[in-house]
Amino acid sequence: MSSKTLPYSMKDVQYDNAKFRRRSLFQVISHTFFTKKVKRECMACSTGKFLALLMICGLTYLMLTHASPIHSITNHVSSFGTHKGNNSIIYGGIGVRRFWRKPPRLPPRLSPDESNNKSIASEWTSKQESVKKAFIHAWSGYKNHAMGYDELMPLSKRGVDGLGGLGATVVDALDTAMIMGLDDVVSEAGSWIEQHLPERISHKGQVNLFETTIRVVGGLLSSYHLSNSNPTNKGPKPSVYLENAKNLADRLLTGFTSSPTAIPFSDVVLHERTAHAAPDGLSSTSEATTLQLEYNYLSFLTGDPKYSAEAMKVLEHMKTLPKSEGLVPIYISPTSGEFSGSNIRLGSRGDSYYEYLIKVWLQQRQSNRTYLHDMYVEAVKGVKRHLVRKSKPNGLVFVGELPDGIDGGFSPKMDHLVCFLPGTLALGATNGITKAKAMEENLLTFEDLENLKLAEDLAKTCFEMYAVTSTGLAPEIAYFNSEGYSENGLDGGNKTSEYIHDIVIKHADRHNLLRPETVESLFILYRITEDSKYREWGWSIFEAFEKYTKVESGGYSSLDDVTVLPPRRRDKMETFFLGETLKYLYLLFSDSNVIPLTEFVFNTEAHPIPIITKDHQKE
Ligand code: DMJ
Repeated sequence: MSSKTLPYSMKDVQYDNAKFRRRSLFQVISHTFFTKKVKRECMACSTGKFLALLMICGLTYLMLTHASPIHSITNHVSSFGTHKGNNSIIYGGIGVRRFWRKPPRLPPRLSPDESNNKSIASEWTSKQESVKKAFIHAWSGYKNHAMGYDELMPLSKRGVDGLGGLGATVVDALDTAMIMGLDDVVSEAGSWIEQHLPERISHKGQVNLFETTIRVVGGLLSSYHLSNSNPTNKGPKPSVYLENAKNLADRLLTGFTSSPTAIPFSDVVLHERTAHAAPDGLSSTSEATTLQLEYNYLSFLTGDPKYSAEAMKVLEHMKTLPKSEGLVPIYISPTSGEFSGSNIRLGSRGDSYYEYLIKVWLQQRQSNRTYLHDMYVEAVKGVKRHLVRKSKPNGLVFVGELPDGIDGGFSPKMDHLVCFLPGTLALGATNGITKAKAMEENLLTFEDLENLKLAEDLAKTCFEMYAVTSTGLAPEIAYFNSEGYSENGLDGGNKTSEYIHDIVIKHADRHNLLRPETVESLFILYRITEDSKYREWGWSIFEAFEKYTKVESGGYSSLDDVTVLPPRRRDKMETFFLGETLKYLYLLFSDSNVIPLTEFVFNTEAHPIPIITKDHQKE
């Protein structure tokens, strides 16, 4: 697809990437010399021609007799690498072979200043400690007032079972505690799982297949992996987590096996081992298509292919359905296997369909499931062509909706949930390696670069959705003043924001549920671009959570309205605040070798699942 469909010029993309591209000395000279203006003026007279010839001869002589700094660096690096002693790199002169060879593309180098670097590192380490303290505060509120319930009601200081009663917060929070090295929490949560979860799994009633898979099965699997690879693990034997994941999955599998099509029923009754459709008979497209990372990994660990087989049938079926340039309606029927309605959006009920296309492909790369990558590429093209627009007056790039399909009208509505997209686009562009490395190894296509640029623009928009409010916290939904749409007097309250007239926040959409999507994308974009502005943005979001959502007696609370001060609180701490939001913030401030993006994919609930490679031994 051409960049014409994007609301900004490809010049931006090329400019951005030219900054990372190292040119050879030869390219620099020839480019300068043949710049139109110089060429016109010099070549117009014979003295000019003579001087030009003289300059070329002089510079060629210099190149043949002096090593460039790039070659010196390469030589130095190679003495620590596998190419040690490469004779073609010679001090004081270079061979003709090397003269023609392109020097490697290296990221921009900062002048070495170790003490400065150290103080920057310790600044982020101390911010990371603050996130860890926030997690401890959230956990202690839950432990003291709601242990064993799904969620904490921090104002009422009690628990509530909103997710079927499997102690969802315990399981969702556990791998975050492992990553943070919080042994006490690991041991408390681990013991609860060992003592109570088996009984809950066999006796509890109705649960939602998607929510239970991403939070509970996903949490158990990543806890299994992390504890299994930690010799000082403080919880129960790692096998406890795997056994619980398997027992739960055996019951959840009914959701797939009792459906007449490849699309699973959304609700499962655990103690009966039965399943049924939601009251309206439909499943959310995102829910049916966001189960595969978990069941693929479970099949890998148990050696039983049934979990993966059922879950992958869904995506294989999705491949066969007619789509609108890769975009899909948000409802699907488990009875007919067909889409229902034509509402297209990347917010609720649509979001993680797009996320799992690329993540399942990454997880299963060795098995060559190229159809998933193809579906992802086509969907991103569809997003760029039909959903991406720019706001007025200040040009924020946003993703809107098509309530009546691609032939219907455009709505400039963007759920906070859509803020997963910048991270997913960045991951899809480089497959988890840094942009600098991908550029150096010439791995990025024009489209990857375009997607990366879009990811950065959208991440800015998601951040501005926070910065535009009085609390510094984003609403659940924002609208954007844009071509054909304008609304006044519904701003976020922060009069100093440059985007106060671009972003419209309707009264019904002003709540904040402590959601993770923006900090998730900031984390992935920081890992990939290494641009510290993403850490700074993450820090200001964290500070706003601290200021307005922290509850003295323990825990954090969702808010009713982010545009007023002080904001009213909602009395609910969602499990994903511990499972996702605080985990992504912690990882945003950590070294890139902690849960590297090249070795793990995060499920949609932020549980890291190892990428299965050919030489992966069964754990
Ligand atoms: C989480 O449960 C998951 O991230 C899901 O994909 C979307 N909604 C919530 C968090 O906002």
